[in-house]
Amino acid sequence: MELATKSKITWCPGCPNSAILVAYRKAVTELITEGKFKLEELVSSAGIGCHGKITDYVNTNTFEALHGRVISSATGIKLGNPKLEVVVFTGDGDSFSEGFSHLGHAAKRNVGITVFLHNNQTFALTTGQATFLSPTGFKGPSTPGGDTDEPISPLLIMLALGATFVARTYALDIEGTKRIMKDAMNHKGFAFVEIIQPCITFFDTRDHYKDTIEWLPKDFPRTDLVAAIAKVREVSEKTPVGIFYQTQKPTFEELV
Ligand SMILES: Cc1ncc(C[n+]2csc(CCOP(=O)(O)OP(=O)(O)O)c2C)c(N)n1
Ligand code: SF4
Repeated sequence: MELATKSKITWCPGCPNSAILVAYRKAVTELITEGKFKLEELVSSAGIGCHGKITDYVNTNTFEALHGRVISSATGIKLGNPKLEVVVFTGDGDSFSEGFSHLGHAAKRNVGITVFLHNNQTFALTTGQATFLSPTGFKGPSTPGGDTDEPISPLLIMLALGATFVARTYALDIEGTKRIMKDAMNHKGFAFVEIIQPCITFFDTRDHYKDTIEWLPKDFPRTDLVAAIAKVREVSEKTPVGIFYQTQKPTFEELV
């Protein structure tokens, strides 16, 4: 199956977004082979930012929304035709700074879409300003003296809002990311995956993550909300990745 397109890839050479693209193409190829959906039933949508270019590089149905509006567009696509497999690629600027209300509603309502957050902790396309998810002390054009905000985990927010699938992976672990992407797309209901995606031009965190990423143990109790919240709040030198939480609830499209 040819999921590549003829578009020239314009990400910075070595940008981990390319690894996310490879993982996604593999996940889609395997899911189609396994009969989960047909290629024509898949919609890959994105917001505006470096992450959003991914829609140019996958030969599926695509939709690129206004900045901060991809979740509401994807919700509309799913409501219009619930048989479609709707995937969202978004940035921390796109969905945590600009479009937070839409993201919150989709999680709370259990809209049956899969959201992949390219978390590079910065507005990369506009040259590295601080977002809602930037760490304390983050320096960029909008915070030259260092961001004074306390950091917050996007996973904690998603768990609090009632998301029914909450996971994290690391972009440069392509096999691991592919596996999590497949689990998320196989989930019925709102699936949220934080993909840690270093921006090698404006906020290069590769050195930090190469030694700290740690997969959750196989026996992690992923149906236990309290355990998931405790894990994402844990203060540790390690960065846990894997599926933190999964449950079943009626979806928004079923209820509507
Ligand atoms: C409504 C609106 N506000 C602001 C912008 C300018 N803008 C374009 S891309 C971008 C940053 C995107 O950052 P993020 O979503 O984190 O994606 P990344 O580039 O990091 O992948 C901004 C602020 C815009 N295009 N539209
Ligand atoms: S600016 Fe950062 S996120 Fe954007 S393409 Fe370059 S390395 Fe990737």
